[in-house]
Amino acid sequence: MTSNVHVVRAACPHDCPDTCALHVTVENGVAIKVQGDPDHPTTKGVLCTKVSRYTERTYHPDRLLHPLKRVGPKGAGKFVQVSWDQALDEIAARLTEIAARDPEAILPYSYAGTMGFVQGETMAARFFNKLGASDLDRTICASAGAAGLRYTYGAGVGMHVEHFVDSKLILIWGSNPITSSVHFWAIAQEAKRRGAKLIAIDPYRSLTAEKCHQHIALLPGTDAALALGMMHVLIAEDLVDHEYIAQHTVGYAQLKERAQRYTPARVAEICGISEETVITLAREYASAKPASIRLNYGMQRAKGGGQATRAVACLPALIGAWRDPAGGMLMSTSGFAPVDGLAQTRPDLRPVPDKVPRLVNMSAIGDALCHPGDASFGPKIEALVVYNSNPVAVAPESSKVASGFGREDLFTVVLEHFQTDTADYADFVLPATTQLEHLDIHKAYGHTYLLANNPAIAPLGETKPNSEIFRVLAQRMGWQEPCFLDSDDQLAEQSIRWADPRMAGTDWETLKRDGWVRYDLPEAPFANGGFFTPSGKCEFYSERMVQEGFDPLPDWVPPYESVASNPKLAARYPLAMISPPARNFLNSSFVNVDSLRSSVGEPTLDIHPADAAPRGIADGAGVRIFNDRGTLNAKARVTEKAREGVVVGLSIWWKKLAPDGKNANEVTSQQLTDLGRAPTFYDCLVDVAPA
Ligand SMILES: Nc1nc2c(c(=O)[nH]1)N[C@H]1C(S)=C(S)[C@@H](COP(=O)(O)OP(=O)(O)OC[C@H]3O[C@@H](n4cnc5c(=O)[nH]c(N)nc54)[C@H](O)[C@@H]3O)O[C@H]1N2
Ligand SMILES: Nc1nc2c(c(=O)[nH]1)N[C@H]1C(S)=C(S)[C@@H](COP(=O)(O)OP(=O)(O)OC[C@H]3O[C@@H](n4cnc5c(=O)[nH]c(N)nc54)[C@H](O)[C@@H]3O)O[C@H]1N2
Ligand code: SF4
Ligand SMILES: [Mo]
Repeated sequence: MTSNVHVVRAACPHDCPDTCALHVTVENGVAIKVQGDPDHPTTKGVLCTKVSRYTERTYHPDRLLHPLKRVGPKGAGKFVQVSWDQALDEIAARLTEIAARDPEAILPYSYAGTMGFVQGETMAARFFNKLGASDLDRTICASAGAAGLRYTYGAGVGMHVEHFVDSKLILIWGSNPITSSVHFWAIAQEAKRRGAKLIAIDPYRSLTAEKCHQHIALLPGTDAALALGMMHVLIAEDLVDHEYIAQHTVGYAQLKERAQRYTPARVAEICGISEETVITLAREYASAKPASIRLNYGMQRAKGGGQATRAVACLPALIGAWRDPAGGMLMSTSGFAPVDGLAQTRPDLRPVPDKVPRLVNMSAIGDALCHPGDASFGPKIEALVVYNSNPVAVAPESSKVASGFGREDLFTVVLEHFQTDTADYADFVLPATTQLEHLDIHKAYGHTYLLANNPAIAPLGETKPNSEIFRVLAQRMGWQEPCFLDSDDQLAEQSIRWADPRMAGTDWETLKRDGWVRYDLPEAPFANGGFFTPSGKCEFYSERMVQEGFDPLPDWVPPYESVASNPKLAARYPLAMISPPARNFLNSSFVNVDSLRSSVGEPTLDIHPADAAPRGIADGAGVRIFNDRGTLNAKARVTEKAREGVVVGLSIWWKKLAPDGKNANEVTSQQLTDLGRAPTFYDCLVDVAPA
């Protein structure tokens, strides 16, 4: 028999800035290889370890292939197989009954398990809009930084990532790209070979910080102070670009006044670094031309995360770095995509069109699920439909999340690939397709391309795409609107305003054929201003922030929990814990892929020798990490990679695959950031003791 081999153009669905273009090799209907597209300018034929193993994930023996109904107690993971008809009928009946009392008692819970629009918020959003359900405030990752950027640049916009190769100085700030964005790291390496200096700004000597020329190990949650200290020096030593400031920024005089408060001596004390470090950093930043900043989300997971992003975002405008394509800053590029949000989500379907639905913050889902309901909160949450997310593992203050999910009177439906910690609490688990089995369209947040994902293989077992699950559920609900019959192809096409000049005449058919397209944008997007703010300038001072009741200037907002800002708490819990991503996991995805989990080993905690010794903790010993919110165990790694006073537990483990059934979110809090209502995962005091 001759084998039938062909290659399908696809896109990596994961929540990762790189959004790689994929080539999937299919032989006789079976996906046998997933590779990077060699022609895609940022993928360059290379994938990370996780996604090179994507077929292992798709064909994993534990894939959910049939609808399941719970038979045991919530959380026990006991289910029986049922037919799609039974599952859909029972789900539709229960949602109809709750909606008849109050549709806002129903809540979707989703995030970026896939970043695709079709399997994300298109058909699903239409479903919940038509129902009149509560809306989810999707804050769990990036909303603090997004708010900071929105007030400063007007949107999530920044440098084209390719141009970092020509930078002379790259500040890798709150980011560990060897783990979380390997394609950016490849570009930074090339810049290094061409003579660039790389500086990591990170409390932890991460894999990336280890490989940079310099590592500035500041205390968590102090980045805004460092940025304002740099401004202080830039202004005092007149290292700023007066012409760029005059033409393309707003509020320099006020910013100057604010920065005066941040003397290098004060900043050194706040950040736990030397005065010399602050001064030298500012001088080098002003003299290296072009200088760039790769800012990422690690530095916005503390109380002041929104303002910290804003403070850092002001730096490139102060020195006119935006004049050069290889100067400026990149935190997110997702605002460049000409997305048609209204066409995707159809808020016009809501039963009361002008009524804004009750908004529930996903980052405080524990408290929300435990709330009895009242006039200010709205109705008690009675039903939850989870897709593209694993909240029982990833949401903060896990004990509250688990007790919320454990409520016997809560009706929970989970669309999943695997029986996750969250799926264990479901009344119905519905088997979803993976990226190889469905169609999608993807924008990215770390580069400036739009990508298509063509399905490579037929759905395994009885799995269905999320879009199809909501489509058939809409039919069970008896809804007649034609938009509930739109195909995945139509959903993809409706997602983009193709006539936008940034699309340069590309259409959906062309994109499907070619796999990807670069937005038509200037190479140095803000060389001549043109920011997306109301003034069209980089707003050091934001009038919108005044109107919304915020401090209009960037400032350092101290953490909720740190030795300096909360000495009373620190007397009991003196160590700051951060829990950034582990290299071979993607949030909690891939933890159940055996080869990847065994490469990570077991949950670990990096602790400095000076913190370990007085506690009697030896390298390799079991430790207990605890605070008032909870406790978990890990294996200590006594190392100077963790700075004194800071402990690091790489994340995010599936709770049930950790020896003690717990993960770092036992100790994290549900407090929210200054801007964007985001979680404060890295604003968390703990103590550690031998287990
Ligand atoms: N392999 C892998 N890749 C991923 C993910 C994953 O789980 N695994 N997750 C994806 C997702 S959802 C996201 S949002 C991105 C995240 O991508 P990044 O935001 O780049 O996250 P990390 O790579 O963890 O880098 C965060 C770094 O910030 C540091 N940090 C912690 N607190 C502070 C602070 O207060 N200030 C400063 N300056 N640094 C701090 C941490 O020590 C860590 O090294 O990565 C994506 N890519
Ligand atoms: N302690 C601590 N907690 C954190 C973080 C941290 O750094 N430290 N990081 C936070 C961040 S940045 C983020 S973004 C969140 C991430 O949290 P989540 O968005 O919940 O991400 P994952 O844990 O990867 O879970 C995604 C789930 O979606 C499923 N999935 C993927 N594709 C599909 C699909 O097509 N259909 C369906 N139905 N399901 C699908 C996957 O199987 C997986 O179980 O976690 C946050 N939590
Ligand atoms: S997870 Fe990131 S680096 Fe890995 S293949 Fe996907 S987009 Fe590329
Ligand atoms: Mo994230």
